[in-house]
Amino acid sequence: DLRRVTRALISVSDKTGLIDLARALHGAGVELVSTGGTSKAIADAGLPVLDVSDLTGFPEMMDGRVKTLHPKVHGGLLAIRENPEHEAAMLAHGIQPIDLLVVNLYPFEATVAAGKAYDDCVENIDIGGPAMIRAAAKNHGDVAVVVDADDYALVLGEIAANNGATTLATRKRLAAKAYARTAAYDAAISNWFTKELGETSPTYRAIGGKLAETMRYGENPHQWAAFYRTPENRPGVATARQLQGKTLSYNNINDTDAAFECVAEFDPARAAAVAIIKHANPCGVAEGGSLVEAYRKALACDPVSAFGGIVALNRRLDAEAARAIVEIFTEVIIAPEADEDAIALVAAKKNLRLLVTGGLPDPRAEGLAMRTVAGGFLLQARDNAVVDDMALKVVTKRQPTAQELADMRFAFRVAKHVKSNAIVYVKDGATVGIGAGQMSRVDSSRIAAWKAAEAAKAAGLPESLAKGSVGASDAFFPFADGLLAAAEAGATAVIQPGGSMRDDEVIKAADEAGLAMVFTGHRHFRH
Ligand code: 93A
Repeated sequence: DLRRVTRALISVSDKTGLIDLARALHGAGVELVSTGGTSKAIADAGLPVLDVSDLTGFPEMMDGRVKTLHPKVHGGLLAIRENPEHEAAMLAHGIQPIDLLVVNLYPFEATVAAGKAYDDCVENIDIGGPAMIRAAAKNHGDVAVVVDADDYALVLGEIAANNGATTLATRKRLAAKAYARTAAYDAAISNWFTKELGETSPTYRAIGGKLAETMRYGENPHQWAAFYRTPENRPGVATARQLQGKTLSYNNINDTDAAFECVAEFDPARAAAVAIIKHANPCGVAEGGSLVEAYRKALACDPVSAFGGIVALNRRLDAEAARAIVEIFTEVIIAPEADEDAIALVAAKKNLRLLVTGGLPDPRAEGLAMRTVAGGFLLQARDNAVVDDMALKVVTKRQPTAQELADMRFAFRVAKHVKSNAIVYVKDGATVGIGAGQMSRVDSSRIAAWKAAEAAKAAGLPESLAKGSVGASDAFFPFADGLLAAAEAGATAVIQPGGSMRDDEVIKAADEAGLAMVFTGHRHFRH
């Protein structure tokens, strides 16, 4: 699978490294063919080069729009070398093979970025370049294609090491890179057009998304927004059927997703579960023998915040639960399915959206999580770790009771869905205090405790709901103070990843306070 490089076609807008490349190729006995500007630069350096118009017999014309679009070029790139028919065609038409193609495209992206006029941008859409790149990449069995000056050294090194030839492995890698380049180039052109038209950007097509709908606005009214579906097709918000209510806003979709992903952590075969979400954070999560019981327990955690919230259920919505949910103002209900009489009850609230998904998203499923940063984006695997799969380690003198252990698992499950720093207090299968999104872990502990005390007041109970609860922390306690705050709030056991430099201090503090503590070995940061 070695292919000798006899002839190279070089056509580059960015001439960085060009002369060194041309000189090295010439030194290796490679014949050079080039387009106008490139050819002139090579000739000016005193190297022999054949002008592409001498090869085609046509001058470059129409402002350079037509220079390499010719069978002598494309035949030379596409002909399969050991195919007798292709060989005969080459002979008949005087086509000579091109073994190496070096192209970088008209600087369309840079022209747009520089804010150039419309016609200028259009003129910088390269046609012949991508055509050659795609042809050479298709014929990677025989032809090497270079689209990036960073790869000049690689190709020269390979030619030097293989007596003037390239290897198939390298040609394949170069072909993959070539198509990535032409795809990105066309995406940039398409994005520019849609922007010119004043429409929303299809950038997300780059990760396989399909436009589902454009929205009135994004997180705030001055931000445009659109909703895309990916081929991933997990049951959830993106694939849900909306049975009734106003159209979903950007924030609704974001929050509803957080709610449904959270409730999906709770196996519907074991218990009914409900998650109530505000601003993408849970303000109450509970399990119960029925959905209505779970809903009432979840609501009791923070009834003030639950106003205008999103309610997610892990089982088919029934009439009893629907009746309880519509008692207070709710934005969205999402469930795997819904009973007819439940649908009828919800219908009384015209604006309330009801979504059914046909199933629950698998919390263990692999997937991508993406976020933008200035000038780029971050991509990571979604957090598909589940506490049931973790090897829990009791690190205190006191062993947790079975009830504590069950609540600890529950709390850690919820903590995964709370913005960091996350502290979650749980009692009897229900959250009783949630501290989210603080810059200091001890502040999250205090807020969770304060919420638990407030909820008790609202319910007319004498003691904080956190009394006799268990606490979960999404990441390790760096100091004993966060743990002590949990003990003060009334927690009797704590679950956390462990792994702090001061674990010993934290364990000692837990022992002194008579707490049971469990390490998960897994962190659930969520930002
Ligand atoms: O206008 S084009 O789309 N028509 C062509 O036939 C063609 N062939 C090569 N642009 C074309 N090219 C591009 O010219 C190459 O992709 C490269 O970016 C540029 C090199 O031109 P020059 O050698 O004149 O600087």
